[in-house]
Amino acid sequence: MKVVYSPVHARHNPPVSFSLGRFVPFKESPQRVDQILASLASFGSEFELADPVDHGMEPIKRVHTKDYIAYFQNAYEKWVKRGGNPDGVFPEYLAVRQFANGGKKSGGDLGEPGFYCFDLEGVIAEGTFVAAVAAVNVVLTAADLMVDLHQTSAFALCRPPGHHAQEDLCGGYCFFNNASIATRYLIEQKKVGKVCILDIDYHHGNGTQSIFYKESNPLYVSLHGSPDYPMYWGDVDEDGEGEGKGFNVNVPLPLGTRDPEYIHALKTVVETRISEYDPDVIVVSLGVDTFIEDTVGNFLLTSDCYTEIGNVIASLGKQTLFVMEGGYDIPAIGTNVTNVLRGFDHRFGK
Ligand code: Q9C
Ligand code: ZN
Repeated sequence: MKVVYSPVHARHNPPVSFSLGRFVPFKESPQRVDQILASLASFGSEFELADPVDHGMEPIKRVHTKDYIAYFQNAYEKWVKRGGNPDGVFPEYLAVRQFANGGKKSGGDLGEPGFYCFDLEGVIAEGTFVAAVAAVNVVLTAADLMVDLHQTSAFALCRPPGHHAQEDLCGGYCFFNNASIATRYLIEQKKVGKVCILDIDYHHGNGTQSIFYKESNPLYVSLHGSPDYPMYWGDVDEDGEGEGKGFNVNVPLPLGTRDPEYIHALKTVVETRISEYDPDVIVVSLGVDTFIEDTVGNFLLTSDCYTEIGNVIASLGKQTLFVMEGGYDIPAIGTNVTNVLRGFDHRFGK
């Protein structure tokens, strides 16, 4: 399997985020991808590394607003100039949008951080923008390799993750929605036909849901812990709007979910809704924060379960682009990710 990776991810390294009223070490650390890379390397030629190719800003603009991109690009510099904590941008004024005149005013240097962020975990540090652009190039290059070289799969080992980022909001460790940008690119530039985004990160992908809420291509399917972060999204009755009605499928599962129930839920949605949709390509938002030892997620999946997840995804028999999202247990993150990818390859008969 082709794997695209860029060392530029390490430029995004905020020391802290905010949790339960305290600053805590930032969990979405550069170490995460280093561990995954080491695991992939231990399988020799099974995984072939490739560098990202620059795709410019256009594919990002197909998902995120110009204002948001401009804000994000300059946020850190402005913040520090204004006397902000050099650890990163933390909003102080939260533009709950009903209060913000329907979003007419972004509020200037100190108002903008809270206008373009929906929580205090979209921490913009010195190299965050550069790293987020690199992550987009990683995922777009993986999409190119998969389609152009007729690969059954490809893995975008990107960081920061993306599925919480909405068209003009960061949050939940996410800034640019890598999976959504790749999906638009696959549909519009690579003409792949129908795409299903299968989001197996522990958390609901509110960003991806909102970006495609009114569209029938892609089909968005999310399995996630509920009630839990991102708190305000992810219920079954959020099923799309207008042309998108019926093309947003949320599968909330209780905290404490274990392997058998998880696999049952995944198989069910794969064999019903996804098979009926009959996509040409699957984009997997691959989070392994469903792991039993993960300190952010609250499921109890074992490392073996990830192999089975890879098997179930491969049973669809479609070209599949894996896009890295969450997963915070450093000792097992590499094993869990490689288990999904190898489970996929084996079932696909490679
Ligand atoms: N104090 C992703 O997995 N908050 N984002 C959890 C921890 C943030 C997760 C509470 C969760 C964001 C991509
Ligand atoms: Zn997550």
